[in-house]
Amino acid sequence: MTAQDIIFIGAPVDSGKDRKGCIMGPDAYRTAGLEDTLAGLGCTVIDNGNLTAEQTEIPDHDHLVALPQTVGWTRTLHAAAVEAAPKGLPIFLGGDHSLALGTVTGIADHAASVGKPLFVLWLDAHTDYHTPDTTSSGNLHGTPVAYFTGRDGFDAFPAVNNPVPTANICMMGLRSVDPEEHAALADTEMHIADMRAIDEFGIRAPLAHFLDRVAAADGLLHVSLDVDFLDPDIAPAVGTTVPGGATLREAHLIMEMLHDSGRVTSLDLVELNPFMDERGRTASLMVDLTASLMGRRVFDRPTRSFV
Ligand SMILES: [Mn+2]
Repeated sequence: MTAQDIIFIGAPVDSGKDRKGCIMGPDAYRTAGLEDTLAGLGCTVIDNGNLTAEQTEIPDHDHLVALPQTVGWTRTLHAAAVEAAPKGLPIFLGGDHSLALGTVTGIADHAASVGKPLFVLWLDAHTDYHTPDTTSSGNLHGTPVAYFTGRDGFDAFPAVNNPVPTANICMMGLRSVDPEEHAALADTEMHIADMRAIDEFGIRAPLAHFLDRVAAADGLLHVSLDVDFLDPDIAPAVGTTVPGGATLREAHLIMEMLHDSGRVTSLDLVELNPFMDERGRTASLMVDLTASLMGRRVFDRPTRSFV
């Protein structure tokens, strides 16, 4: 195992949807022992604490939920990503998925500054490919992929300096895609492994194919892990549960393959809502998956009391 310098950036973003609770996410990861777990694997961990969103002059929007707050978070997290990326492997402790508006665009600017292409692995039940114009709910946590790939409709947000090419994105775990997103995705080169593809071919083949492309391009790889990627039976603490998600073994296999690739340079942990958790089991599972990403083998992990 290669030791890593890891930087925790607490991003208690709760503005991306109506249901509240993700504000408690960063502290739930701390309570579940994320720092000690990674330190035990030989990583050096610096915890930058929780950020607060920049205040903005933007007025409230009739349809979009908490637009000013989410724009503020985007500015704050973009800056935090740009600052942290040269120093180590940032782990953004979310927070709902709207935080990726800032984290991925910040990491993309960092990648451009070091002259490398950025790839993104999106582990999620949803594509989050709505624009502010197509979202019927007005929940901006459903928009980050549209934003960082450079789609139109984000006039209230900072301009995207380095859009991530859709050919550099792999989505795994999809099982709830709205018609507008489906139509828009058809025009892209996005790598998509929905749950049917995973049922037919398994997790390994599509991920190995994508990781080969990252390696061939000598790219940086940002991983965005949404709790709802996982099956609700093992990860109940999320406001957007969809049945039929990834199993424990599938999720660990992904993380172990990512570790073996040596390519991951930044990570989002998003949509954990501790208010909906059962004795911290979802937070603990997310800690375990992060440990697998950093080199722990699943059969080495200690038996846990809640299993
Ligand atoms: Mn998501």
